[in-house]
Amino acid sequence: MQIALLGLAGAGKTTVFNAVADTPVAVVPGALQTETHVQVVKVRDPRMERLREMFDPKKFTLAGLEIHDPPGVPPGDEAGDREKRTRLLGALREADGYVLVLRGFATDAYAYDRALPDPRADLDRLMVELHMSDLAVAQARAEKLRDNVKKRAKSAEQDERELVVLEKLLPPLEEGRGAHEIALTPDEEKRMRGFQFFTRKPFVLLVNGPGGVPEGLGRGLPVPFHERLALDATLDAELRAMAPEDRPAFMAEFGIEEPAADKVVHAIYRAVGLRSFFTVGEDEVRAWTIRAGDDAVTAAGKIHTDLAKGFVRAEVCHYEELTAAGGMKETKAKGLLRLEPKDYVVKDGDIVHIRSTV
Ligand SMILES: Nc1nc2c(ncn2[C@@H]2O[C@H](COP(=O)(O)OP(=O)(O)OP(=O)(O)O)[C@@H](O)[C@H]2O)c(=O)[nH]1
Ligand SMILES: [Mg+2]
Repeated sequence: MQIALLGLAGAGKTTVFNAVADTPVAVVPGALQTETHVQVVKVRDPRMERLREMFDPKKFTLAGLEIHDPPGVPPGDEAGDREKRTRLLGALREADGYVLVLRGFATDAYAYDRALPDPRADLDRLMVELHMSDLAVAQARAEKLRDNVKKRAKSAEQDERELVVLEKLLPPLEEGRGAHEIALTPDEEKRMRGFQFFTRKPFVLLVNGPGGVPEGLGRGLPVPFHERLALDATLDAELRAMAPEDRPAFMAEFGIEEPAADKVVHAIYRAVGLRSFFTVGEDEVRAWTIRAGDDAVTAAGKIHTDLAKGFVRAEVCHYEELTAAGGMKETKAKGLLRLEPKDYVVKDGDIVHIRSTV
């Protein structure tokens, strides 16, 4: 699962990245970042701690989210910036979801920008870029397809089918709205997947600074923000520098409900519709990430492609059942271990063992 941070230069993306990453990278004020940082962030889950106690496994592996921290979207209108923007957005399209970071703190470290924060203006700017980028992709492809159909190219039949779907998405895009407004069938969805439209992807809105999320920010835009949150990086850095036993008092004083890392990871989970399932045993207790609605064979494929190929049945019980029963043996004895077929929809918190011919 790939999640990319996205924001204007100097918005505080790397600061947010450091809040969730295990190994912080250097933040150089005023120096524009040129390369992309990538780290797999562990998804902490109290249920996993309980499973660790229960199985005392040789190996213990939390689920991971791959977070990308790219350079900022260059703000200028000159050709150099425009070209960089196109390249950057092109590379970022592949991500499964985004955290859009807005500057909510004052700084004069960036010469091209105002010192005071204006998250609304920055958000509008980014929306224009993402929307224009989708529109350009859709229009260019539609033009090519129309041409192919007219010329009766070899691929004309396929192209026509693709064009029908694309033409459903074009009107909202042409009117300055998002491609997400149009509901597609699973088959149509598949045809559109290759375009990786930003305005059909899940987004988290994050305001980085002390002021919180301004009222109404992120509503009625081409990108639907499923989650909106504020993060005060300065407070969070202080919290992390503290001895663990001093943290609860500090968190209570400043009304921090959960550490920034968990807050961001959980918001991503909710926005993208992610779920965790677990595999357990004495050798390894491990958490895996799937999407809401994924079936047992998809879950098997996360563990190993062979398990998906040779899939016979999934042995499933729920975390709550396992912990209530007190162990795997007890769960089995109570008849709570079910045998599920390929199309069983895996639930968050399912304990899964795949039976496979391979
Ligand atoms: N006061 C204050 N400063 C912050 C906060 N977050 C980040 N900064 C500072 O803002 C500057 C830019 O932060 P970065 O995290 O590097 O921003 P960025 O978006 O990664 O920048 P680029 O990658 O170059 O686009 C640094 O000097 C940070 O220390 C914050 O919440 N409050
Ligand atoms: Mg950065």
